[in-house]
Amino acid sequence: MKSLHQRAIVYCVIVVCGSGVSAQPKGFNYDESKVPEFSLPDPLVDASGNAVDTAKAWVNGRRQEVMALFADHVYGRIPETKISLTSTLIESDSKAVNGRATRKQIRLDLSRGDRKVSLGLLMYLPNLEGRASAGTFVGLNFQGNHTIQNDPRIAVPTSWVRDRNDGSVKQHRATEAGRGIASSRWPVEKIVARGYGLATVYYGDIDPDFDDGFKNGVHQLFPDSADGTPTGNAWGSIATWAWGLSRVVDYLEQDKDVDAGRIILMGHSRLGKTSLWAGAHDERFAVVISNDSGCGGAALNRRRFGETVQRINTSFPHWFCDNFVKYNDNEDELPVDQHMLLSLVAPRPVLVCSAEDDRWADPHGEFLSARFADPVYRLLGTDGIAQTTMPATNEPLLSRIGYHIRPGKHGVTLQDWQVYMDFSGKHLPRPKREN
Ligand code: GTR
Repeated sequence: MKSLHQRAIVYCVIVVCGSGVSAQPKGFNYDESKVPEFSLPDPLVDASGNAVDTAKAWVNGRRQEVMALFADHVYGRIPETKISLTSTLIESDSKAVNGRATRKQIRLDLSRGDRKVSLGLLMYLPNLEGRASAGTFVGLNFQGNHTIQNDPRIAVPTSWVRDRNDGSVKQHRATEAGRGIASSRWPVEKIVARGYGLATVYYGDIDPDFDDGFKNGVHQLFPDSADGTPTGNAWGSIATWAWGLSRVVDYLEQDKDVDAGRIILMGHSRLGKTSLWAGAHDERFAVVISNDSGCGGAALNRRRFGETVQRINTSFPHWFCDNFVKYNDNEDELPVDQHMLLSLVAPRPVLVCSAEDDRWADPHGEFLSARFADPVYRLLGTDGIAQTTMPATNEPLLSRIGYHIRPGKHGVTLQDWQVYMDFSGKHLPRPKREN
């Protein structure tokens, strides 16, 4: 480990991980033997070439430097302007989930001057009867709060939704037909049975997921940075969704039914990329979980395995800042790689989850990020990752940097949730109240 503090990491792997290849666009590399040799920037060497060898030097110096590098070259800067937040309880039912939970729907009004944007927050909090909450999962959903459970009382979003051909969206508006269509990804009953709560918001309420020149969603609150031509390090959608997650925490801190010291952030795919950047920014997330986050998330860019920087910037030009385009087919020039993003979560627990057939997201590259974040965790006096080789499928590493790979494809399963809950249960501080 010591040598990692002193020199750039040179790493070339010839490992075959996983076998099935499905839903993998053609023309990209899925062959470990073709991963180029590369040299990773060392999180523990600062911009002047000095070793960062004390916790203080990381916390007070290098960490800010790395935050700024990700903001300026990858995700864009999140505005620091304060906005005001008010909450209105729209609906609640203390007998939800067969009496095991209280469902609450809350409108969060974010305003600045005479501009206002509203987010719909859906919560399930276990009816604990004197027991302490195990923690509250916070996660954005892809298609609307009404899709996570088939329940006519859940509000359907009114904001823009990506069109689908199953009747659940018409002309970019969600319909009743979408109720419960994403429920397999949100096993509410199992979550509350283990004493956890859940808080979710439709990500399109924060920023609709299409390239409109940064004018809609919460960008309306920042007309100064939304002139239609974001350049350089102006925030992209991932940073915007991350900002929205912090506003949800602003609310949760005021909700007496939530233990704000036990908030667990979970995100899948583009929202897994988002959870890592949000978790880096906001230390109120006590545990940070990325599921199948791939390129721009946990996977190392320099491996160019599966999705590449060029491809993601071409398919989703609004996700990152404009400066990220400079690294299209030019990954070695990036001043960071994604192991440094995981390092920014330190010393808090971080869990990276992959799926064997999700080779587009490069499971092995996701594991390597976790592995190379380890020196920062150790510098901060915690255990990092329990092993330096990729664990076998279905054998989760629940060390402070956790990693899990399951069989199957890109998605969120009950098995994934069980690992999230095992990991959170192991690492969260003891609850405030015990029976
Ligand atoms: C894919 C994209 C991935 C991932 C995924 C998702 O098309 O290439 O990076 O983010 O979308 O978010 O569903």
